[in-house]
Amino acid sequence: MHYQWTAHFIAGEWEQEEGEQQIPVENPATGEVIATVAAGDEKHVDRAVAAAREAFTRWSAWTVEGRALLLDRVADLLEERREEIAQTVTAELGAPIKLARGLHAALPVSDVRETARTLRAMEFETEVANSRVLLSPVGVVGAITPWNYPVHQVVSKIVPAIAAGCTVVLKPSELAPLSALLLARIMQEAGLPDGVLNVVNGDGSAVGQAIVGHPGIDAVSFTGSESTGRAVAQQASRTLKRVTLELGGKSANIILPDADLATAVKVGVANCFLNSGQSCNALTRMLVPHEMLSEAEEIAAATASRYLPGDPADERTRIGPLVSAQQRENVITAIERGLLDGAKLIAGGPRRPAGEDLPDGYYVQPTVFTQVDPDSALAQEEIFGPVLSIIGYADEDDAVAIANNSRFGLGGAVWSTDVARACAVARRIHTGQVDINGGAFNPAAPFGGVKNSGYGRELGRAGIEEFLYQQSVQL
Ligand code: TXE
Repeated sequence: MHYQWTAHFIAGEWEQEEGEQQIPVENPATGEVIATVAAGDEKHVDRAVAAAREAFTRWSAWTVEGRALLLDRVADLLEERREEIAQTVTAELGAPIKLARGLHAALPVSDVRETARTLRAMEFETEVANSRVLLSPVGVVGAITPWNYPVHQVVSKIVPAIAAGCTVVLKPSELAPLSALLLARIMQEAGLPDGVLNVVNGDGSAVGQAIVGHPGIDAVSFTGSESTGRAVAQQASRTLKRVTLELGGKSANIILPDADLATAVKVGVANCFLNSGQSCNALTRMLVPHEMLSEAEEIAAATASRYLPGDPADERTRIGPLVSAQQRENVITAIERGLLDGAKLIAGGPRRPAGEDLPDGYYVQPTVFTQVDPDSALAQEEIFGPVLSIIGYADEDDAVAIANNSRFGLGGAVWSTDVARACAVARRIHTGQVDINGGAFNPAAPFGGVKNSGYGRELGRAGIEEFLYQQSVQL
């Protein structure tokens, strides 16, 4: 496949200088370099910020309906170009093509449609006593995104920002930038005015830090690791920027004694292994009543054995490689540490998966541990690979205590045939999201975390409000 959009996108122009440094983009299934993208620096960020500032005056003056209509066109084009987007995500991330079509390329269409719908329903002017309260766009937004959902995560930031009337400087992940650049091209084709969205390629130290420190940027929205999130918040404090952080997670899946155990375990394993375990809200800790532990272990091991790592381009593949050699090393180290810490391995392990046809890429075995100590590294650290930890609990209070025994607070799940009981347990879990009995991701609902999972929300009304400020006008 030829990737045409590999330059920076600034003020509506695709720019690449002669002899500019390049970043190689690998196909993680093979390790082969499939494209190179221009590597930017602070000069590119300066130009992108200038373009975004200039465009802001005009874009923020567009009517709400005008902006919503433009987003409708973006959604239509994203829908038309789904196959191209899916193929690109499969190539740069290693996501199985079925998942790329059904999730990576499909979810952004819903994200954009829901944002347009929410925008139309919002009140930008309300009255309280002698005041008129106006909601106004904060200005230029810097968006820094990771590689694991390379289109959805970009869309979750830039579309609500643009909907709010802001303009954007985006730095996509250097590991998977191709689908973000394709998205920028699609938005340009949909008629987004020049300078409203600008994309600068590059790594965190050259381009990410230039965005976070730039005095011409008013707000930064970051998704990535906990440690980088902390660095971003610190650096942003020097210019007192508004910051949204969507960081890691170690989410608990509480299976209550009255749940349909087979379904809960199977869906729980599938959730943990989704996207090769590279999801911030993955349910990586499965909490099971002590007396049901051996049955749950059997079901989990049998389910895991059906996840055979394969070529992501093959329609039958359910689990592909990890994104990079570094990520594979991190995951193998975590599995080895789990073994040393005394957890019981019931599926997978640290060795490379078998399979003669398996491409030579960054594969690991889908792995399940049981009898995991809730305080051990396996249960506390975000692994970001297909590694599930099963933990036994005594009663509901114990389950809630284990679930909350985490420095993260992103996702969670509860399974019970009694939905009211499950919801009561969900209220006691200190996280931004909880899914009951496999409840589906909702692109109209606010998404984000508490504790070390970050602050601020993406999507829904709250996602747009991240990029608005209130102005009270007294009459
Ligand atoms: O993340 P980074 P990485 C977690 C996951 C994974 C680990 C490392 O546990 O194993 O993070 O992944 C840019 N200033 N998550 O190294 O470094 C960087 O270029 C500004 C969870 O990919 O946080 C990229 O665009 N920007 C997560 C983005 O930040 C900087 C998703 C994320 O990179 C920067 C991904 C800096 N100083 C990883 N340094 C989730 N919450 O879903 C780097 N960047």
